[in-house]
Amino acid sequence: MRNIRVAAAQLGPIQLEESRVRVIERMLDLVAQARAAGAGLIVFPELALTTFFPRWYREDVADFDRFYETQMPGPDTARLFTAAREAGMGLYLGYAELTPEGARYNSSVLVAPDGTVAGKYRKVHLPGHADYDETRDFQHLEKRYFTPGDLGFGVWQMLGGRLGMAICTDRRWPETYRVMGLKGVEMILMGYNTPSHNGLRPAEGPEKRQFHNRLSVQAGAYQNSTWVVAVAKAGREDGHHMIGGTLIVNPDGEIVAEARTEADELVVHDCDLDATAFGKQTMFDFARHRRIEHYGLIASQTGVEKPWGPASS
Ligand code: CDT
Repeated sequence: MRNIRVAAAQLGPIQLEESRVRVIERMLDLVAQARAAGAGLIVFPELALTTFFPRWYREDVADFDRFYETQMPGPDTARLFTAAREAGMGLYLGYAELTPEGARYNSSVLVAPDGTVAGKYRKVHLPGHADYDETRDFQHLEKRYFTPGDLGFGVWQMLGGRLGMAICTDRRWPETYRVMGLKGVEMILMGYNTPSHNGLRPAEGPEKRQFHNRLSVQAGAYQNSTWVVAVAKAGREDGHHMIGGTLIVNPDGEIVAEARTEADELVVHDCDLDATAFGKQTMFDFARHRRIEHYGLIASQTGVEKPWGPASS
């Protein structure tokens, strides 16, 4: 048995004017709770340090520079690293990254229990749009404020297992899980900020959004025989509601723990990494069963191209 006691640290809403220092105090409280629960790993949401600022349009993206980190750890986040290290805990943290070259990414880090950065991920799939869209009830400007990640889907050896990272909308794409599955991933960590309404289709409300959240995470876990820990920033930020539903899913695709609130809340579960072996050796033994000669389109074509051509579409 290779057990990791995971603390999925859901955050309630963060308002536009809330200070980073205040948010970090909330997060330190969750680290303390996780420590008291004996957790070996704490997982925070996407863009955990700030409000979900891509819902706000600014002509000049630099107006939001205050929401980006130029160092990790930086002067404020160092306190989180220290608290996790003192607790002997690994850490996943989502944040907005501004590089010395001026590139902007929606990023996460995986921090080892000794406080060193073990891995880094930059969100590959960016949802939404780049320009102000007046047809929407609210904006989702990730394509304005971030560049698609350039690091791929890494898997790192940590805490006696193989851990991978993804961010929010990545969880809806089977390719995300499969690339890490092909690297033998045993636990995927991901944070999310999911608006409870689609700004374009009001019919898609919170229940359907929650259903799709579970469906995507459960399918990814099962089809790659891996644990998945998906952590929300939830509740109403400056009048904009986001779903909660932080969940931990086992390698059979079953939900084993789930948040009950839309506030700061710790969801703790003992995850045995050896439980990933059965699926990896049977139904999803990739080496025996995958037929890559038929998968070429997946990595060579983005949009739909009908095989019979445009004339008779
Ligand atoms: N943060 C994030 O990626 N949110 C998306 C919502 C996109 S709606 C334009 C998600 O997939 O949850």
